[in-house]
Amino acid sequence: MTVEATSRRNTGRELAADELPGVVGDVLATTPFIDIHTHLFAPSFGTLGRWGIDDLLTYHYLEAELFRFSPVRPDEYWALTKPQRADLVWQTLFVDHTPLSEAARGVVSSLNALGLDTEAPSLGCLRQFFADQRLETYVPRIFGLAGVSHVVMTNDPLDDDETPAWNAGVEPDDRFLAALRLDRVLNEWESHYEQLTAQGFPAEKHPGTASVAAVRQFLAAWIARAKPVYLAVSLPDTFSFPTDDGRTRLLADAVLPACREFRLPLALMIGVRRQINPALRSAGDGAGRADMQVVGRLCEQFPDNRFMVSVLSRENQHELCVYARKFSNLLPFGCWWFLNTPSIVEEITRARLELLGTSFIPQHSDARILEQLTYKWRETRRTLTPILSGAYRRLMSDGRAVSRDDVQRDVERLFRGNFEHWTTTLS
Ligand code: RAT
Ligand code: ZN
Repeated sequence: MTVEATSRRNTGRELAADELPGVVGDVLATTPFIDIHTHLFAPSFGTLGRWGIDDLLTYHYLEAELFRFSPVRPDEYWALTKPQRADLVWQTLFVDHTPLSEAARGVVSSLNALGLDTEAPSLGCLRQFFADQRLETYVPRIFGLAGVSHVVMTNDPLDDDETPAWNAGVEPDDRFLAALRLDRVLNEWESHYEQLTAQGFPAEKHPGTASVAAVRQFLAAWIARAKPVYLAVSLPDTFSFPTDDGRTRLLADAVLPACREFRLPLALMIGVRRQINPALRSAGDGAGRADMQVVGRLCEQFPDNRFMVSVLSRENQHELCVYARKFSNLLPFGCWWFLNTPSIVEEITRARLELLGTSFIPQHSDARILEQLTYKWRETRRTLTPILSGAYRRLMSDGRAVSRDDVQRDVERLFRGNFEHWTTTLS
């Protein structure tokens, strides 16, 4: 037996193939994950945080489905109060039809996790349960049910609803990490540059030298204030780089230098076609296939920047993995939005494991409503168990023993360590 083989055996008892699903499931269940992208807010942000049955049912994923089953027109729907909208969604998608879609089943799963009635004829008792909760105890309960230790928020420094909380010196909450979202800066400069000026960073409509300087100062100030773990932007499927547009200038001369200066990764979420049906409001966005050469160019031209990348089109997934094999400053993450269904997560995660080993982050929840953490992470664990077990079974049959310690190390790396390494250790 070689020295290497001896040291490997010492990491724990060899598992038998038929033990794998149980051990993998158990390790996934007992390892607290870091949820690296959500739209949740710490309780200290007050009414920005959303939770409870009315918010669960008016989630935009469900609103899109409502219009497929109900004759209600969008303008009629938006004229209703939030509880009326929730009643309509419940009646249509959960009472009149079987909640088979991922988003609808997610509500069932969330209610079930809390021991609530998943077949209630109306929402009265459910509303009472949520009204009785106190966030001091409820947030830890939900985090515990979801198996997460931390969630990363999406913090837009140009959002008029959010900036007052920061300006008032919102209490930091260790469980809710910040991420600065730059969509308005990088995608909608002309309608937002005046907000930078109003915040004390004189910017111009033309994203030239003065505007670049303003964005640099703006980012430095917000990084000091929010202490983000990364900067982020969502980008259209038509995203290109370099071009002669303002986005290229602001990205290359302001955002990427700020990331280098403050040693923060930039998360690129590529492939969204915003508002293809504006009548549906938040539910009106679509997806499109992007040009992945752009990702390769960014990684190559900015080797001192680190890029976390999620792509919304199923067709882009394989190419993303191939680019990650070429550029170690590229970290694929998550099965984003329309990809977060068991069949597609399974396909993408298998391919990533096969091409990248454990050097990627399999999932984020994208939760907007607190209780969604429970169903989204339950589903991820359920989908991952056979995928990881299958990968270990193949490895075993090819001649390498696997122990519980190996599984633990891999799961920690996938759902915590890769992110910590990119956002903390290297910062
Ligand atoms: O998944 C979602 O909830 C989308 O509406 C988007 O928020 C997307 O995740 C994003 O971050 O842009
Ligand atoms: Zn999101």
